[in-house]
Amino acid sequence: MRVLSAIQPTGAIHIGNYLGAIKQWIDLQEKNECIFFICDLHSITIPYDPKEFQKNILETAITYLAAGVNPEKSIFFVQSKVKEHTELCWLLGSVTPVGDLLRMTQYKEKSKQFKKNLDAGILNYPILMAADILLYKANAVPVGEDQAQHVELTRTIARKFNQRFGKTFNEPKTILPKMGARIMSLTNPKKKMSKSMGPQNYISLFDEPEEIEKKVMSAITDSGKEIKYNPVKKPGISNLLVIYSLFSGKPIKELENFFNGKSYSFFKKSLSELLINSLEPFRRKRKELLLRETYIKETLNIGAKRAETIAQSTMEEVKSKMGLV
Ligand code: AQP
Repeated sequence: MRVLSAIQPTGAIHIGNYLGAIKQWIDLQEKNECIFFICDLHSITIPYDPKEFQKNILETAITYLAAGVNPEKSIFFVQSKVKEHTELCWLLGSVTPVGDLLRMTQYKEKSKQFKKNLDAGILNYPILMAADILLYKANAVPVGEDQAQHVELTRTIARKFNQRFGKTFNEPKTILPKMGARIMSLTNPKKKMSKSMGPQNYISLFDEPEEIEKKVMSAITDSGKEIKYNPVKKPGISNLLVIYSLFSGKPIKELENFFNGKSYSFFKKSLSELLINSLEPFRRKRKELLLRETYIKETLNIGAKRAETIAQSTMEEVKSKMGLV
């Protein structure tokens, strides 16, 4: 199976990104051909600081490596270094219904969030994502729930292309984790944990112990005292239980029994200790990698060359089918 996934260099990678996406990548790379990249071209669709951009890309690369992406097993690179992504994006635009783009939940949310500078990039975001996936003819895309709709649209685009120009692309499947596909914000458990909602709403993989404790202890919880999983009535506690379960490997039922009759603050203290310990190896590896900038840049260059070979072959086929050569 060829597996493909990516993350934007828009800020600190949080435990939502980790549990929803990266954790699956690490398992998948053992038995599959994996392609992981930093989608810098997607992240310029919302306001960003060009002066900080390369630093953010390097930080994201460090996150991938610290979390366990193995560049000897997986192809690992920066999206803009392989120009075929944008080239295919333009070509796929001619088989993408505008109505489908306007229906995307992410577009609707981001167009509200950035209504003062709403550019076509936010609307076209899913076409570039379809190009990312189809360029490598990936079979499976491990993502969090928020991106599943975009993979669905990729299948539509692949189908429409095949109908019009002849069988070229397969339809990739979405791989969602059984639990953790949608980790919620610490400050508003009805919204997903998100980089762009600011550092108080998430725990970064690299947060220091004091920050983790402060954020967990002040996470929004619900009325009542019971530590019970009920996402509708108790979204705050339920979200914390999911995080606890995924980092400890203990089923939610076992946690409910263990914390039965204990206070929210006892539970939160225990969760912050668990997170401090679980995230310690990431903090340590990051510190080591910060001293190896040249190695990281070389690794990304090698990855881009490997990706380019596949991308160029697909583009030749696509252009030929479309009558462009
Ligand atoms: N809260 C989440 N729970 C589970 N999975 C999540 N993902 C994102 N948030 C959660 C998954 O992480 C991967 C990388 O995401 P991205 O960098 O492409 O950006 P995103 O989905 O837009 O994530 P953010 O944190 O919300 O970033 P901003 O605020 O910059 O838009 C994807 O597989 C995603 O599903």
